[in-house]
Amino acid sequence: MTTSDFRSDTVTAPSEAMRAAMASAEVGDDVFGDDPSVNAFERELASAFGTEAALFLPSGTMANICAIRAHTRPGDEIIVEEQSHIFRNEQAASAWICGVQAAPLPSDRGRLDPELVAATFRDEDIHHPRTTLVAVENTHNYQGGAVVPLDRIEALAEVAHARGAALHIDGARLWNASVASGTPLREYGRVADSIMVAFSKGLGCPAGSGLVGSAEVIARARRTRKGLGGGMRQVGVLTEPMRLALRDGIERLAEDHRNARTLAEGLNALAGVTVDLDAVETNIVFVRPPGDAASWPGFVEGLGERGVRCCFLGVREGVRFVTHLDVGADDVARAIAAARELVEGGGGAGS
Ligand code: TLP
Repeated sequence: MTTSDFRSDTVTAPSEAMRAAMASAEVGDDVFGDDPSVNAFERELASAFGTEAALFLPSGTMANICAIRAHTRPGDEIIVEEQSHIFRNEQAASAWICGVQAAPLPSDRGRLDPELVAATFRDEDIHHPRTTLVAVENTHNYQGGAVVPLDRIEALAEVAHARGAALHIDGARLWNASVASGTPLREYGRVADSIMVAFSKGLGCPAGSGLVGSAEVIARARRTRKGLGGGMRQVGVLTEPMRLALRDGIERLAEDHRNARTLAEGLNALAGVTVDLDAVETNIVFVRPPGDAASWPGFVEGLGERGVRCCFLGVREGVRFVTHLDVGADDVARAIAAARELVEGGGGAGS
C-alpha cells in the first residue's frame, strides 16, 4: 500500500534535480576550507540574509547548539519559549554541552512577551547567572506552525540588545514564516544575531542546516561544530541540493500552506474532530480526534491502517499533520476520506 506521510516535512525524498546536483558536485575537504560547493553555499546563504557569514551544519539541532555556544559562556542563562524545540526536544544539550541554564517562558503561540522577557533578565548580582541570549522559534513547531511577526522579533531583539544579550532565531521553518507573512529573509537577518535555517524540512533536501550571523559568531560556531564532530569533508554533495533549494524551493511553500488549510477544514468538518482553524498559518495542522486523549493514538493507528501517517504528539497538541513537497492535494483528500471512514464507521478513536 502506498502511504500519504504527514508525520513531518522531514520525510521527503530528494528530487531528481537534487540527485543530479549531488552527483555532479565539485568537492574538496571542507575542514581545510577547500570545498568550492560548500563555500558557494555559505556565500549565497549569507547573501540571502544580508549577514557577514554563514555556516553549513549537518542538522538543525547542531546548529542551535553551535549558536547557543557562540553567544554564551558556561554558567549563563538563556531565555527560551517553554514549548520550543531548544527547550523541549534537544535533550537539554544547551545545559550539558554549552553549560547554560534555560529560563523557559510561556507565550502567545510562540510570541514571547517583550515585557516578560525584560523582567526575566537577571540583575548584575554575585548570586545570579548572566542572561546572555534570547531564542525565538519561527515558525513555532509545537505551537502549530505559528508565525512570529517581524515586529515582535524586533521588540525582543531590542530588549536583548539593551541588556548586552543576543537574539537567536531557531528558524528551522523560517522559510514558511517568510512566505506566509511576506517578510523578506534579509529583514530577519537584519534583526537577529544568529539564525538557524533547516533545508531538510520544507525545502526537501536530504540533510543539512545553515547558520547565519556576523563573521565573529560564525567563526565561533565553526569551532564548536568541529568540537562536536561535525567537521565533515567532501560535503559539497549535501550543499549542492541546498543551493538549488535556496534558489528555487522557497516560494513553493505557499502550496504546502494551502494544502494544510484544505486538510484542516476537511478534518474540522468531521463529527467530533476539532481543528482550531485560526491557528493554521503555515504547513502544520494540530487535530483533536473524537473521544478522550487516551484514545487518540488509536486514531493515528486507524489512519495508518488506511495508508495515512501522522503523529500523536501529546494531550496538549493532539495529532500533528505536516504538509510538504511529497504530499499533494490527492494525499489531503485521502487523509480526509480516511478520517471520515474512521469517525463515521464508529471506528474512530480507540477502536
Ligand atoms: N523538528 C522535527 C522533530 O525534531 C520534532 C519535526 O519533525 O518537526 N528546530 C525546530 C523548530 C524543529 O522543528 C526541528 C526538527 C529542529 C530544530 C531540529 O532539526 P534537526 O532535526 O535537523 O536536528
